[in-house]
Amino acid sequence: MATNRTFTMIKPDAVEKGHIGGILSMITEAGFRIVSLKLTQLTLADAQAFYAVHKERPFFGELVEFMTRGPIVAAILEKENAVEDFRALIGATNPADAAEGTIRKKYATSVGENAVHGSDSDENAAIESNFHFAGREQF
Ligand code: 3AN
Repeated sequence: MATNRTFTMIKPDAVEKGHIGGILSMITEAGFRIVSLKLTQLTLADAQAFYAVHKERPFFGELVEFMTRGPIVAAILEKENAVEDFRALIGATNPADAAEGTIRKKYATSVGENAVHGSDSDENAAIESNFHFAGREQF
């Protein structure tokens, strides 16, 4: 069942460069309602668990190191067709392929340091949301 919710992280590269406000503006201007929001930092164990599907990939170590190097913004977002519409708003994984007007086109620098995460399914959106937020933090 579609929940109309997705989960996002503003990644350490974008937080370091001061892009939290710019990215949140693009998100709310695109019609997403903020359900949950916090500045936090992933531990090594958090990042390994969060990206477990990629653990056999050659870039796994680099990905975990990058995602734990500084604070991130975690958020749950709500909108009709949230998962698909948010993937469209963030753009392709590699910013070189990201369309004009997307968050990654504007703020990402490489395929590894690509500014934002967006859930790839309703099921993963729920898992990722509950990984970061207790029920009483979801509005
Ligand atoms: P997306 O974030 O667009 O869903 P995935 O799920 O394929 O992309 O990859 C998860 C994360 O792994 C990406 N956001 C990116 O940070 C990292 N990643 C993917 N491919 C590479 C790669 N070839 N080299 C380094 N990091 C990568």
